[in-house]
Amino acid sequence: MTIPKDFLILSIGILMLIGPAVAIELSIPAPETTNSGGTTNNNPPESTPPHEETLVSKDGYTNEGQTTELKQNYTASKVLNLTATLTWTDDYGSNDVFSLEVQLDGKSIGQEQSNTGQLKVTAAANADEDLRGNYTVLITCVKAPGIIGPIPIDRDNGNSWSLKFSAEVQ
Ligand SMILES: [Ca+2]
Ligand SMILES: [Ca+2]
Repeated sequence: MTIPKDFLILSIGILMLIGPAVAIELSIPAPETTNSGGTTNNNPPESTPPHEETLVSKDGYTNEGQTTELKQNYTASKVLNLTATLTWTDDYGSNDVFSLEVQLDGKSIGQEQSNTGQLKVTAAANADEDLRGNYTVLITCVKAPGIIGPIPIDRDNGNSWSLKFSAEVQ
């Protein structure tokens, strides 16, 4: 039996095309598996490694005494934890006080308040929990003090901010 020459050339050509792809595939390191407390890792081998998804990235302004509500949902895959970070630089007088709250399906899962210019709210799922669902992020400008002194000058009506809300999903 003779193999046609054209077939041989075609086969070599295909191998040359596939070769580099196979090499790249082989060079990808195996995903890290984390075991807590020496227990067996029960994750099925086909599960995707955890990765971060940005749910909301937004700049805004909230008036003193007001709350800005941001809604977002995520249902594509399992949510392991959530992180909301609010940052602001006060525009006038004493530092403004902000409050940041994250709700899942209408229930609060974390709230923090500060005048430092940064707030972080995190929530982590327990072993059998899944934090996917409908989220509401509440940004409240609790107090926007102006210049405090013998004669207070209050020309501060609120403040601008930046919010990043992300999820670690699997
Ligand atoms: Ca202020
Ligand atoms: Ca302000």
